[in-house]
Amino acid sequence: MKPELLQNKKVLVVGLGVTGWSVVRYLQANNIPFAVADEKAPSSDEARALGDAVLYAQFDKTVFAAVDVIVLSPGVPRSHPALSAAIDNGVKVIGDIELFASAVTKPVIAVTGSNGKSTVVSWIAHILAQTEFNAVLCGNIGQPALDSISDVADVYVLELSSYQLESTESLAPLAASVLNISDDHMDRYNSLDHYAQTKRHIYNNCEYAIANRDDARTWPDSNDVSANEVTYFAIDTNAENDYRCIERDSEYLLVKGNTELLELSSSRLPGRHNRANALATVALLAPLGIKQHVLQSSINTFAGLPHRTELVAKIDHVLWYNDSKGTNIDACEKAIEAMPGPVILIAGGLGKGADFSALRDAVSKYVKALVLIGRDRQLIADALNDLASVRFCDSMNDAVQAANEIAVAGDAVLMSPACASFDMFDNFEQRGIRFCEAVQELAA
Ligand code: UMA
Repeated sequence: MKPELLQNKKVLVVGLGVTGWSVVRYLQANNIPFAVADEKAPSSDEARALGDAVLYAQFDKTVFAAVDVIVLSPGVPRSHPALSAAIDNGVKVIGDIELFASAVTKPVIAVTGSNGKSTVVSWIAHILAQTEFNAVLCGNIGQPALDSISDVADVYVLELSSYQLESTESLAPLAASVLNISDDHMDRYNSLDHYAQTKRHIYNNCEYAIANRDDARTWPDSNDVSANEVTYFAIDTNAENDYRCIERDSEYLLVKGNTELLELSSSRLPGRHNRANALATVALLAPLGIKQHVLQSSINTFAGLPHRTELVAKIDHVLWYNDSKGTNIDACEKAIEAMPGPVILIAGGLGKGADFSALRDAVSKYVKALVLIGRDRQLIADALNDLASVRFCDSMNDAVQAANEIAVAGDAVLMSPACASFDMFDNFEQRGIRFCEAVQELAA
């Protein structure tokens, strides 16, 4: 939808968070009148920034049904009764990415998936920073896409959530990928298939679809792709002409079919999941034709993102990893499997009703000791205490001290809680920072 198509239309911006404000700035810059609805009261500065726009403090069916176009924030479900009423009344409901799609004139590399999407878009941006391409990283990673639309860019690297994809129709990426699908956001979708189908909207109108051969829910089908070409990456499956990873001399080689592409060092971003991320990164970059030597010189210098299997210290031949973003069982399991030596696992927090016995296989194979914190530590112990020794601790500092007492040369101490952090910390970032501080004290 071109901004001019919003002209002479009644436009309502729903949600005034990070996305909503980027939409407001965009509409103001394009002289498009609008109203706003948010259930949270704005600050006086925010009210001033809205100018003469009408602000509705409630999601009112009558108000919503009386406009022509709603620009919806991703965190507001389309199933909200006021939205349903509007949709039934013929109101067009779009998101910020639809406006971005209508305005963008440069190629877009678009990435979604349950895990790894921030890592992949950041890895792509890191590599492009070593090339002649001026890349702009935006979207669900925290920098709203519309705020980047007037940046000087040769290519946009766009992280997309399923929420954003629900309200996006005409984005036409040069390359697009659904990296993987696992249980997430099930409060918003009827089923895992429904969630996956929403994510696969990313393939609509794309030129090159990049799918995960090992995860059938990421595969484009005739309903959701008009891609010229579908390419696969794979860790488990050995299929012809896919992007794959071969182990050689304790390091890894990225190949496409029988062609050797790059050497990948796994020391900074360990684990199979990061090798899959590397393959997706290289496959998504292929349409830009980046020179081989530039790819090779930059792929291994990406340090990864904080709080994701992040190597933070090596003390007396013990490696210390911060995986505070490991807030669910799937992420914790992948992090355990990625460790280079026997694991002392610091875990616990708010378990969100998860069944911790799902960790039994990984714990029995790789974990020698569990150091448990947080509200649901007893639940974790009950599920796993026959497989590894258990210590309970009351703070992150105590947990790090306890892990240090247990660890011997060659071990890896991994803080990957498999839980939310809110019982002890403001968020997962604060939990990770506390862990790093406690580890640094050991090193001092
Ligand atoms: N609001 C209401 N009523 C509601 C729900 C929300 O009034 O029923 C209002 C809130 O008062 C608030 C605003 O809506 O003012 C919040 O909007 P939002 O939840 O859409 O969040 P934003 O601040 O716009 O941030 C969003 C993404 N958040 C979500 O999708 C939940 C951010 O992703 C993203 O970085 C940002 O847009 C820019 O693109 C975060 C996220 O957690 C990182 N994403 C989820 C994920 O990755 O799993 C999807």
